[in-house]
Amino acid sequence: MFFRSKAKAEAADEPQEEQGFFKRIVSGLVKTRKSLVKRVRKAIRLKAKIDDELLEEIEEILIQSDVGMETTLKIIEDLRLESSSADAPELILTRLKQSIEGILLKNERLFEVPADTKPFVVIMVGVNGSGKTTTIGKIAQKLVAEGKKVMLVAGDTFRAAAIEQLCIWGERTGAQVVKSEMNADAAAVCYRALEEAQTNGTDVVLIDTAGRLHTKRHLMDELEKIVRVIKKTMPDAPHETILVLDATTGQNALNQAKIFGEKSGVTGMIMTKLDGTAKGGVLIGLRDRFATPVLMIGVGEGADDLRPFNPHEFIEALFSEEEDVEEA
Ligand SMILES: Nc1nc2c(ncn2[C@@H]2O[C@H](COP(=O)(O)OP(=O)(O)O)[C@@H](O)[C@H]2O)c(=O)[nH]1
Ligand SMILES: [Mg+2]
Repeated sequence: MFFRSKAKAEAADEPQEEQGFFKRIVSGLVKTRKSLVKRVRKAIRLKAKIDDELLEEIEEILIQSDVGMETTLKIIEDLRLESSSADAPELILTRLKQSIEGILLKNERLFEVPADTKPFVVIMVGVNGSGKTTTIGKIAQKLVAEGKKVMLVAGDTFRAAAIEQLCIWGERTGAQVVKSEMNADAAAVCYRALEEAQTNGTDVVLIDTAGRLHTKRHLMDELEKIVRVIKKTMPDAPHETILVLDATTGQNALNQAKIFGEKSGVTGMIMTKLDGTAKGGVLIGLRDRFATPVLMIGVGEGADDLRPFNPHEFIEALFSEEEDVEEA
């Protein structure tokens, strides 16, 4: 089923496809694993016992992996409370894993399109370059493959390239694209799109939006206007407002989550580009500090590299002992 995944990709009788996806996450997290878990392993190897020095080293590693100060201190406190100097240093790794898992396992929810809501309206928000348009394309590809009728709405009317990019995804996936001229009113495009979607049997509407800096009031006003206009045609829409965050921006992603979350009624988050960065620890900080669920993660450029966020899978991949091939 779309965007459902197994709790753990471990059993030998697991379908091959699932194992393949797990491997993708393992390889997608190579840089973060190296900056976080491998360094902790190394620190432990040099120690005879668990002491303040080891905890301080782990603290530094977590901060450098972009987990964030607040969450790091919480984890270190966890480790301190549970450990005594009589414990073997290896135990700290198991406890670190448990502590992080405790943070990740909350408010879990998958992205699902309910059969009784038609059209199901999804709006993507986030700063420029975070991966909104690409993520829409990847989602569209999967939904179309499932036999759903999908409409893409070019609500980013500020850049011709953005409209063009969405059209390419439309051609690639067979999804309908509703667009207008550059600089046209984004809310008007959305209104027109929704009216059509309600009459032409569309199952899912994916709305792309502009992402100029979130500090600019104008962007938030525009998003609010889009939502207002959507509600005029479909009072219960949008059904999902998804904030797309780029993992490579590290702590900045936390700021964006705060600002967008406050202003635009975000119901779920997607973290992209986990493959390109050693800053994947930011996902741990994000789960710790915000109640909004992470619905999916992006671990590469391909459509299959957008995966449902499964905390167990994530943690197993992060702590995997897979010999990593050195990446450039
Ligand atoms: N490596 C990697 N690149 C990604 C991922 N998601 C998006 N990108 C790339 O990030 C860039 C910006 O994406 P785009 O969708 O245009 O961002 P937008 O401005 O928010 O719409 C593009 O080059 C995408 O291919 C991901 O999960 N991994
Ligand atoms: Mg875009």
